[in-house]
Amino acid sequence: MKKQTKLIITVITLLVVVIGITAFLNRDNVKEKTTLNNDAIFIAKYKGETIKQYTMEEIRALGEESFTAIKDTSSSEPVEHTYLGVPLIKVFEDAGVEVSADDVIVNLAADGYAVALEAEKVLDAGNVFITYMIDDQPIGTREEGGSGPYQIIVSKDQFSQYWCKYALSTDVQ
Ligand SMILES: Nc1nc2c(c(=O)[nH]1)N[C@H]1C(S)=C(S)[C@@H](COP(=O)(O)O)O[C@H]1N2
Ligand SMILES: [Mo]
Repeated sequence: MKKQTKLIITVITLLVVVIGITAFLNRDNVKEKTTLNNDAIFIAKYKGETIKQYTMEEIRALGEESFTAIKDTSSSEPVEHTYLGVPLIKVFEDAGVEVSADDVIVNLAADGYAVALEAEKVLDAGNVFITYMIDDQPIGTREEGGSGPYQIIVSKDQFSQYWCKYALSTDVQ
């Protein structure tokens, strides 16, 4: 074999190895981006007082469900999405917080947004959910351009203004 051919083969082999290692290392980064934020905390409150804090694993353990909801905002056409989440009422049941028909449930978000929901909506386990996955992807944090890590969704509402992006807590008042 000519010296030049040997050199070319050596260089190509080295390049293949370097590309392989880079791809292997990057695999972890890609995985990281699509991983749920398991450390995200969600808080159940009663009249402003913290009753119980949850990690995402603990929220999911309350019994997750897949459901569809139509997101319809002032600036976008209605689009149906599939979400994965837990009925919000299950969080209160687990925390031992009673929700009565004349209560108001106030959901607070990381951007200062607050949404007050009538208890009637939250008592309907098929309506209000705390969610963390949209169309098989993590909802993502605000920093990542997402609406989470937690987003409270009122699936039976016609419009989405009572949904709560970046939700931190839910409070029975
Ligand atoms: N935390 C938070 N949640 C929010 C809002 C917001 O500004 N902050 N906007 C509301 C409104 S007006 C709509 S229409 C829906 C969807 O907003 P998006 O289009 O930004 O996803 O989120 C609702 N929840
Ligand atoms: Mo909106």
